[in-house]
Amino acid sequence: MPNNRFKKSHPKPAITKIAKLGMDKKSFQQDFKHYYLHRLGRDENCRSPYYAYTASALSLSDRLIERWKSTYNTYRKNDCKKAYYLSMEFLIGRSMSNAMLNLGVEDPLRKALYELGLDIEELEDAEPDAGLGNGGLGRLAACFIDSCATLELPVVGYGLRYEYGMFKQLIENGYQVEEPDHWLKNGNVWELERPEYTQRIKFWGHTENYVDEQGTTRTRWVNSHDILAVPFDMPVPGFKNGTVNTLRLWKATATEEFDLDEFNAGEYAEAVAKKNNAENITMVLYPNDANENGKALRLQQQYLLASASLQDVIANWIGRHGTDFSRFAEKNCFQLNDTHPSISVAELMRLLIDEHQLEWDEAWEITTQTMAYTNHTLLPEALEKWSVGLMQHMLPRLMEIIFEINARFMAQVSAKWPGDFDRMRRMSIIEEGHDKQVRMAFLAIVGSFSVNGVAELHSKLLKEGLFKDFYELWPEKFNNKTNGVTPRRWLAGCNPELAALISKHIGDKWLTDLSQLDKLKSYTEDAKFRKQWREIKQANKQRLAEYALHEQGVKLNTDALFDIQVKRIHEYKRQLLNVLHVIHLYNRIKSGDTQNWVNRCVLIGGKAAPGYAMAKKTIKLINNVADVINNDPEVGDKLKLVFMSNYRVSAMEKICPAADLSEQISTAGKEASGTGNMKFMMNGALTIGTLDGANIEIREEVGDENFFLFGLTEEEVEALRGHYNPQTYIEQDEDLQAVMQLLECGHFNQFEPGIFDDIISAVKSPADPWMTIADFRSFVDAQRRVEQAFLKQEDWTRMSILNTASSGKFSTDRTISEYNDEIWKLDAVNVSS
Ligand code: 26Q
Repeated sequence: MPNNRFKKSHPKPAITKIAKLGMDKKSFQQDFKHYYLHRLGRDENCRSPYYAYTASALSLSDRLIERWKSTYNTYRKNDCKKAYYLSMEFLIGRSMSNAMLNLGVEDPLRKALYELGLDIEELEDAEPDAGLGNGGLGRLAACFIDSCATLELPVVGYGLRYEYGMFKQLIENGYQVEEPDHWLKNGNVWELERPEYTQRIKFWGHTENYVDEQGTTRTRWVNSHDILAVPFDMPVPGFKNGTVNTLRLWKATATEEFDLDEFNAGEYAEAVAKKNNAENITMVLYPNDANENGKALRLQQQYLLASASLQDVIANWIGRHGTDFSRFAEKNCFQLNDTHPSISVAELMRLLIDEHQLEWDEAWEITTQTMAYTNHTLLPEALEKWSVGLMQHMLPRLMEIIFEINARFMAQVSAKWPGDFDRMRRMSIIEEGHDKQVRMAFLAIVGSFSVNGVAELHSKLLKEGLFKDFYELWPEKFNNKTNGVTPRRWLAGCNPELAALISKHIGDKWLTDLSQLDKLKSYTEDAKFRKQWREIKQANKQRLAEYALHEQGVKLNTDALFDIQVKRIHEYKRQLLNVLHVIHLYNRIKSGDTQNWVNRCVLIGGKAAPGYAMAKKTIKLINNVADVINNDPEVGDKLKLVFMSNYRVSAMEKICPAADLSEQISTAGKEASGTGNMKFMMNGALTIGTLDGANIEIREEVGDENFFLFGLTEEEVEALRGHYNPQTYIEQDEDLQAVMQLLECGHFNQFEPGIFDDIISAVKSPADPWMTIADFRSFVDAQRRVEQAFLKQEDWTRMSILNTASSGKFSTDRTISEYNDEIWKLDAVNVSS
């Protein structure tokens, strides 16, 4: 294992500054040929777009690395405060087109390839998605690091380099089938292995006390089985500013001496097997976007991320400042992406106390001044808990530290509310009971100086509900940071024609100041502009139709309303409500109720967690309903339903520019924020939605008249709980009766009797937490308003323009500026090239 970090004896290569690589067409052509011929060993006879993609990517990567070095050296010189975004997920998607855009070399590279007879779009499609995340939380992390680099903030992303990303979704007989996603099988052009920064991670073993040279009693963690964490760095370019930040992803490997012990004993095969065991830790992303409780491997992943990242930061600190930690908190801040890395609170304490001999109080001061926690869910069942037994066994020293943190915290609670034992029980980091549990969210809150939600409503509900006790104790910790999306990928990159039209009229400052889009509002009354706007949407719909034909084999009529819901499949997101509406439309067609009919293509896409039976059954229902509708000649172009399989980042880049209507229909109070809603809005889709998550803020920005609102409010949902009776809604609504009747008679599962019984009884149950039936009428009425609006194409276009024009707030540049102003407090550092 090369470990040259502290080796000062080796000579440095005598490399003097050389001119940066050219950014022109000719330089790209030269480099492309070099890589294609000499590195990849291909020639004019090779037809695979994959190698052409790789050669282009290597050429781009060279340019990124130059700027990466300058950025690194500039930060070093400045000794600036840094923030670290700790996340188990970074849903990057593809990197090539983003690198081109941010380096500002789209034109020369496109031309260079064109002259070689290559179509850049085909090469882009050859790049595999880096699917290192489940959904919103992982994609948010990717948008965040893009914005940090664009805002010139010294922020490092820390994550895991999963060998297998999010599974590939196939549909067989209407059912989801998961296939492993070995995204690294052909290598990853964008990563740089840095074995010199390898960290050692302890597991298992036990603790013991000893007396150190100063006579102080200390604790050490012994007999541990250690694993190595090797960093692979990915460049994160800012938008045309010379900054390239770092995303550092850890890969688990076996320690060498670990292998050798066995080897010397003649157990070669066992030694190699152990290596495999170690590498299992970062083998696969957990494909659940809610808590899958108790899996030891998941806890190992979390601890590896926390420990490796913190040790990395501390090694850097010691390299510059020695072992004086008094200014550590002034210069470092850790943002925890949900509770997944929250073991960091205890791990930082361990490192400071056991490894660097700080006193408890000093260490606690540092920890609670550097940690900040973001919550992404209100669903109580999604809150992470780990069994005390498992933690004691796997991370014995951490469990001791958590007990100590909790004991001191309980003393604080008891001092503020003497005798309030119920409150102590509620607030304890340790949940008492038969199988004691560590409540990770509480550990995160106690150990952090900032706790935030991801949309106004969500942050309010955290304070009033889930974290009420903590809000009463520490109101100053709580704040809101409404999510966003990066406008580089989600407007400029995925919708180049619209971006060009916008820039032609209001200039291109919007790329780094999205509030500029406001200037588009004056163009709503410009008929020529509206026509161009409409033509671009039409072309995007055409492209999506081709994609749908190619991927799903369904022909879409591009004059129809494109009504789209893409996101993870979850009961609270209510894909079922969407299906009930589609069945209602089908009933209208079959009963001849088609006056003022608006043709509609309903597209639904998303993955279900492999263990989530109800979500998987929902996919089957969508596919079965689609089968009946799409093959009924009486329905024809009036209605299509398509399940878009294998929804992922690169699919959304084709989908969101083509949407007319964005479905954001979660039960009010359940979707923390949503970010797909923002991507659709930015690309000129109108939203049909509930008062949930960021929908509320979207509606505020665009105005009530440009948003199709429906459904119960969060308060109404809570007030109804306990006496909700779906049957009364069904009895009072003929349309709903007809829909339920069709479902219940097995019309969509004629040869598969009973398969939807569980879905039917779930929505008809008074205990249905998602209250799908309660919102049916209001949803259908809102969809009627959508149709009436879509019939007036000029007005619809006005509303579409207004949606894009009002989306300025939903840039992650704004979100990150708020994180920085209120939490991180970093100075921007310009990397002059
Ligand atoms: C936890 C433990 C074990 C296994 C898996 C998990 C796990 C993994 C991923 C739990 C949750 C997630 C992801 C949650 C998520 O994506 N939440 C979404 O975050 C978005 C960004 O803030 C919000 O916009 C969405 O509203 C929220 O649902």
